[in-house]
Amino acid sequence: MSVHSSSPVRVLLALAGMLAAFLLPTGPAHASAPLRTHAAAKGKFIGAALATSPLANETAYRNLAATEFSQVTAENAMKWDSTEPSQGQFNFSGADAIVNFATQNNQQVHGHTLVWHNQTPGWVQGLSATAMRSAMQNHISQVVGHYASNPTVVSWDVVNEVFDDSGNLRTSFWYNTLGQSYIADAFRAARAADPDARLCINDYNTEGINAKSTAIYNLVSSLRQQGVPVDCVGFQTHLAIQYGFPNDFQQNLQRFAALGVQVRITELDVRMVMPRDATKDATQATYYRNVVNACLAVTACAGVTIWGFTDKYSWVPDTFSGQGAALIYDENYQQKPSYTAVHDALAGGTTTDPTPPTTPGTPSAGNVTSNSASLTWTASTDSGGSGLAGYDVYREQGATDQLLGQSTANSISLTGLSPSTQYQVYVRARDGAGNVSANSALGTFTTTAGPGGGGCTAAGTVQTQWATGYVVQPVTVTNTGTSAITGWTVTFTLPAGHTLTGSWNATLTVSGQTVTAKNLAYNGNLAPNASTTFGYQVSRPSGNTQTPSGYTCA
Ligand code: 9MR
Repeated sequence: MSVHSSSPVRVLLALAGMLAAFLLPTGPAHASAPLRTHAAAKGKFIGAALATSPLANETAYRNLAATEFSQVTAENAMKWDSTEPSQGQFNFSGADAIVNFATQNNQQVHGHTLVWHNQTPGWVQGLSATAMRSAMQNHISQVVGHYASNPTVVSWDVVNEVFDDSGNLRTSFWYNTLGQSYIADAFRAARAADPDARLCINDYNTEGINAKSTAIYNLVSSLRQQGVPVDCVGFQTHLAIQYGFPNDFQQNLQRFAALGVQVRITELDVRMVMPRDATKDATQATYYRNVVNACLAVTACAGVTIWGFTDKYSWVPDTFSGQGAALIYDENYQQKPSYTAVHDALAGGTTTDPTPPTTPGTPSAGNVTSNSASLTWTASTDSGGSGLAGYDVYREQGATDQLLGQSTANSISLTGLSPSTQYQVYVRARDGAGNVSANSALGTFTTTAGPGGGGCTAAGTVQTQWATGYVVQPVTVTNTGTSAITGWTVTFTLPAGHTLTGSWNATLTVSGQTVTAKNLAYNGNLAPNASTTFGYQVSRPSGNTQTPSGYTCA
């Protein structure tokens, strides 16, 4: 039917247009727009893991998945037990359903996951080394190859969870059968199957700067130096409000970014001990907001994927008894405070909170040692509506002040300070909309003199060995002196013909057969009698059973 200029339909349309123009402000992202609109305006993705069954069966699930998110991850459908349940028998039905959904909704897909110790069929785990390596390479080649020409699939978790929480390589069947080399081989196979896909290493409990995240940092750094194609690091970010927020998350993302890799939050959820209540919801919302803000603050952070979106479908209650409500919609698809937090953080300057928090009080120092101090200050308040998100603590240094740490509380413990040094510090408060307060007045303290003497010892234990290599873990470094030390250097000798292939929790350099190991920023400080550990891996001529000797520590 054509619509003539004089028809009542035309008049109605014109009126509707005027009404819409009145109701909808112009500009790139209206405050109430979906998450993906705001994320796109910031150059980031906002993603969700999708489960196959509700995607096929529930309209409400499908609609929110399509409307709110710009990137999707298959929660299970791309894992090995789904895609290659028996050797050489590939099944892409579940994976294709998610990829097709994403294509229809103009979303990107992050492939999860190619090589993992879970959800991998028994037939893989029982293979000999040679057969396992070629099964791994074939799996990667077939799965990545299946989507290589599909522009919807842009990235892959090539290896998942290869470290344990102490920062040692996980003694999975992969590692036990193939040694560390399976990791580099997996990345090379993925690059060969799709030269354009972004290739990631992914893990959990790596949000803060700790032994595990440092082990990944060292591995990624060493793989990239060897030309292994690692493009990106995924931080799963399964958090719990009862364990506290990792305040150094942004700093940690930044140190990885400095390696030249993309970083991304891959599996965000924030669980609580049930039942839910308003206070827990509010705390949870702060965690979500802090994660999104950390990603927004780091240019190399590509985006944030939430591990699901509705509490109706979440892995949490099945795994952590008595815990749940970890996502941004409740079981009835109603938005929770955590949704608003993600939304407002992504919307940034487009929200209605233009008011920065009040200026924090002057930081005052206590418990000052040669390398640490605790600071407290009078808390800020935020009246703009987005709420206080946290504090940044800086050292005044003139042109570029050093960020010493971040905290959600009005106190912080500073470590890694230099002895006999005056510190002038100030604090800034941030709110949920990204507004920053004025700097507090300067607080001043001076660290005490460093240790006058003292000594340290080191000893290494061979943890596992095979014909052509071995892992030394732990090398235990102990402060045997009477005062604290702020750094250590361990040397030892590799037998002739042995070469270092990896290390963690220390920086190792090799000259001839002499290896020098220096502490990292987080494990240099040792009180008298305190110990820390690092580890390394060596390859050796087959059958040569000598091991390193002559550990000295200074
Ligand atoms: O959410 C996934 C759950 O449905 C599966 O049962 C579980 C089995 O291993 O895997 C869950 O997803 C995990 C992800 O693949 C890797 N990081 C941890 C996730 C939660 O366990």
